[in-house]
Amino acid sequence: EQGITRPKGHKVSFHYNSRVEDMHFGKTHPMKPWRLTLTKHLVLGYGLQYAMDTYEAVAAGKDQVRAFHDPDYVDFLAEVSPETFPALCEVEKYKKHIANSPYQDLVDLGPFNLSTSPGADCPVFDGMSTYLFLYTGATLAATNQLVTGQSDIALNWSGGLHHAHKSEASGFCYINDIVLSILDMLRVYPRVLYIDIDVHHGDGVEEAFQRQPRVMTLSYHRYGQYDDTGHKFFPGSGDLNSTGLKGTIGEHFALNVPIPSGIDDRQYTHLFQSITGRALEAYKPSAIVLQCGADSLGGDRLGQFNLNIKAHGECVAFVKKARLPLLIVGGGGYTARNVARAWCHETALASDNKLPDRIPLDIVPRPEAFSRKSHGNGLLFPPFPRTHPNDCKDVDLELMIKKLDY
Ligand code: ZLS
Ligand code: CA
Ligand code: ZN
Repeated sequence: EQGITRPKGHKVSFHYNSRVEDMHFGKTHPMKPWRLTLTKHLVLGYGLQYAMDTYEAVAAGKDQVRAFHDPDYVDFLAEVSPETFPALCEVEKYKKHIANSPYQDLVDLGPFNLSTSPGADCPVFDGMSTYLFLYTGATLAATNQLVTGQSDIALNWSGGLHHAHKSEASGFCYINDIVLSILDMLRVYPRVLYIDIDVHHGDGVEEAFQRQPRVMTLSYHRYGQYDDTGHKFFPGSGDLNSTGLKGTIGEHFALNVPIPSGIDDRQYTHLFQSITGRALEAYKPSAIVLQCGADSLGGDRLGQFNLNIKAHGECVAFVKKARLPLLIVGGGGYTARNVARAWCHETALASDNKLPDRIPLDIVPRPEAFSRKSHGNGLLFPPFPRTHPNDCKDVDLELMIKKLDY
């Protein structure tokens, strides 16, 4: 083994604060911040910290978050906890923000689509404020490294919360750190390309920039009916024909790749490289933001794709080849041991390192987190057993590539 080395032609920075690890969305909630603990253990276990500059993130300021979000929403997020929630709900200025949500009969919703009910996508939990402003602070610090030319690639695995709206939480996302980052980038870069490989549609980012030709958004996601209950796969938007707000100069600057369940490595890699390659060529971005949601991996608790870690990582490698300032953020990912494997592997890719395909289990404090239930004990790249039938035969992937090439 040759060991970890610093990349030759570029600089990588890693932004993180371990305080995000202690957070719990609730017992049954699929979002588990301790997947970030596992990721950190693998990254440090392999010694990847020696290949990058590592920065401890500080919390974002309220003023920074107001660059996109509604000031009332920001005040609410800064003060909310399970204890303060009932009283805050009675405050006059927040009352006008009770969302008209289709799910209000399912859970008891407060303002901004927030709730203390355990059945909510966006619960109010202990330490929530700390968590939100920290993951946002890490993304903004990473962005600052890029726009000041101090890093070529900047990573924040705790960020990537692409569903948050201006004055509404949605799909486990409260502050849209990606939108805030892109707003900072637009002060320096003429055009930013946003690429989203989370299994869910990056609706919050697309919506924020739907009138903005200086930002092109490109999301790959599961789309359509997902079971016989008649429900659509969350959030239900992002079909092939949504390309930005019609009648504005932002039209044609959103791209969506709606994908049926069960897509495999070969099909996904072909889609990703054809469409992303063409977008790079046609749009000529000055910088790229890549959201690497790991719920597009096979065996994910919420996702329905069949990607292996290698194919997921190839997306990162492909985007890196453009040699543009690159922000890499996390996102979804609900089978924690696989999230950690993928993001550690992608940290290695960003810093031009190659990891052995077997996890030497003595590098992590809790080896059982990886060996137990982990197809083939300790493998960094386990081939995931197919859990969803491949429905991609029902759509013409080539036609999709052609339609998006305008
Ligand atoms: O992209 O599908 C939905 C919405 C509902 C079903 C769930 N109930 C609670 C609300 C109404 C239609 N929500 C999705 C959100 C997925 C967000 C993905 C985020 C990201 O990966 C970026 C970070 C959803 N899918 C699964 C659940 N919610 C879900 C599953 C299990 C539970 C436990 C906690 C809460 C209620 C029981 C919950 C949500
Ligand atoms: Ca996506
Ligand atoms: Zn997701």
